[in-house]
Amino acid sequence: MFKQLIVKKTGRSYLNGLTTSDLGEPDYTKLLSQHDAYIEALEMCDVAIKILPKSEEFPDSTFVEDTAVLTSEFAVITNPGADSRNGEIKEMEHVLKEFYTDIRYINAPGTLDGGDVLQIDKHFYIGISDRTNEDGANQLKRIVESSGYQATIVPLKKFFHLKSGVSYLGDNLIIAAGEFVDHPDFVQYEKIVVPPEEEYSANCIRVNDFVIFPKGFEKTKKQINDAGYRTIEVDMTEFQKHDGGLSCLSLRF
Ligand code: CIR
Repeated sequence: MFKQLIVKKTGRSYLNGLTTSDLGEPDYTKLLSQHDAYIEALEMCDVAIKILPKSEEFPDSTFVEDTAVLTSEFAVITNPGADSRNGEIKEMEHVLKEFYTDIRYINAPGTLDGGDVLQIDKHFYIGISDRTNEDGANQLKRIVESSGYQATIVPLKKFFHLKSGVSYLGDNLIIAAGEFVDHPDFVQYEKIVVPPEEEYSANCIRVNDFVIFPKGFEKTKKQINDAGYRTIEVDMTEFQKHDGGLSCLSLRF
């Protein structure tokens, strides 16, 4: 069960943020209404939500997930791998002090984005990507192992972040796309396999009684519903244009 979520409003500078996609320019008005709808979906999940104000200084800062890794006992402030995003952690450290007394840190030269970290019960999977380096992944591994968790480091082949291609629904069930469909590190889980044309939907979040899921990926949605989960769909097109998955818009603990 999650009790608390943190989200952050999207500033106009988002339009100048980082992207590797060729899906076109985001529409700011649509972006804001999609973010509002994301918050409305979370409000249906029986959680408290802290909404941080937008920041024009940090164009990508609406993707709060990359700034921290949270457990029920402690928080880890990351060291985001993109220079333009690194300063986002200052605000998040301040915010997390409201909720945590035990705060740990990923330190340079280690880099780590929260999008590369997937928690499955007491096990953390930590991706090595363009944003998370080996040093950062090893630092997080040591931190979580020292608190009784297990950790596996997973070098990525194609995905932007680990969680771009794999999510956990609970009850030993993952959703996997691309390189994670047959990945040896995930063989022990039941799988919903995402077809290649719906790859973006591998990134979704289970929040208590619901799975929040991106709109427009019917085959995968059906598999989730058939597995017994209720879905709430949110339109993510304007975030997808800047490589943002659904999970990146919140921190959950
Ligand atoms: C970035 O390049 O950092 C942002 N435009 C997208 C971050 C997406 N974050 C995530 O998937 N956890």
